[in-house]
Amino acid sequence: MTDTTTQQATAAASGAAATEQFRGKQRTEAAEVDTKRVDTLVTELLAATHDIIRRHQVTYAEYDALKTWLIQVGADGEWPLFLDVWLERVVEEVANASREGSKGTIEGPYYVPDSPRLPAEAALPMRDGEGGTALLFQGQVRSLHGTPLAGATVEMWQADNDGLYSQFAPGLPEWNLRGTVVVDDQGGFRIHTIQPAPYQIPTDGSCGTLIRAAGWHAWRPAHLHLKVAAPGHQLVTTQLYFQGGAHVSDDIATAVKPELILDPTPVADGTGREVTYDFVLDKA
Ligand code: MBD
Ligand code: FE
Repeated sequence: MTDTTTQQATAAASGAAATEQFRGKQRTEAAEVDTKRVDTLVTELLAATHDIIRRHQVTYAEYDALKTWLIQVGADGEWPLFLDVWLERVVEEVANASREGSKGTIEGPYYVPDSPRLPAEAALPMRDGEGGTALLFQGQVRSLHGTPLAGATVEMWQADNDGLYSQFAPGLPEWNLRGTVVVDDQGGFRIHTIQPAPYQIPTDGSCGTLIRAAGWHAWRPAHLHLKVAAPGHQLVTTQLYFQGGAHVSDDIATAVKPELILDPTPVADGTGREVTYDFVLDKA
């Protein structure tokens, strides 16, 4: 590796970081293998694929193109990206179907736990002169009954104005635009950050190859990632988007929901924009 400040952000580098991050994470307790369940799910997945091959008369050339591509996804470390862009939203839909409080959406491949803890009013860690319009993101965390949740944390992560996530692209400070805000005794928070730009997933790896081959685009709308937690309540993993922004209605990851669209207003002193968004957490 050469000087990190001059390295290019590549699909393979961010893929390797995302793979390493996923291996270190336990979203849920590791379940014992349920043979019956594996049998059912894999048999049905294969049967659906067999059906597609028959209906579309898939050729050996296409079969070999698929094999080549699947091998390359692994070599690029792009399984986390591929799965989170094209499958995770349905897993999230099933997991949170009965939730009454704030809507969640996909986590994506670029979460890193244990970001710096910050007080209820704080700026996310950022560089001097960090690019992008200043954004004040404020609100309150409450229970379904409207009780302020004083013990809550609002964890945020986001891309910078160039669409780069710290720890997944070279040259950024370790915790740039990542933080865990501890709310005040009224469940309130005021987070100073920048409004992110629309985000293009890496196109120089196998996900890019697929996107070009299928004639798709590679864009996600500008978004803030959040995890909001409070003792005795269900963790909400979500994202927030911006009204009128590019790709809000054609997100490559299909992760936008109407409840998740912010419409910030200009701050009176002309220093940026602000928006209020409250979180409501279901009981655990
Ligand atoms: C992202 O930033 C993201 O949020 C998702 C879901 C997939 C790829 C990149
Ligand atoms: Fe993202």
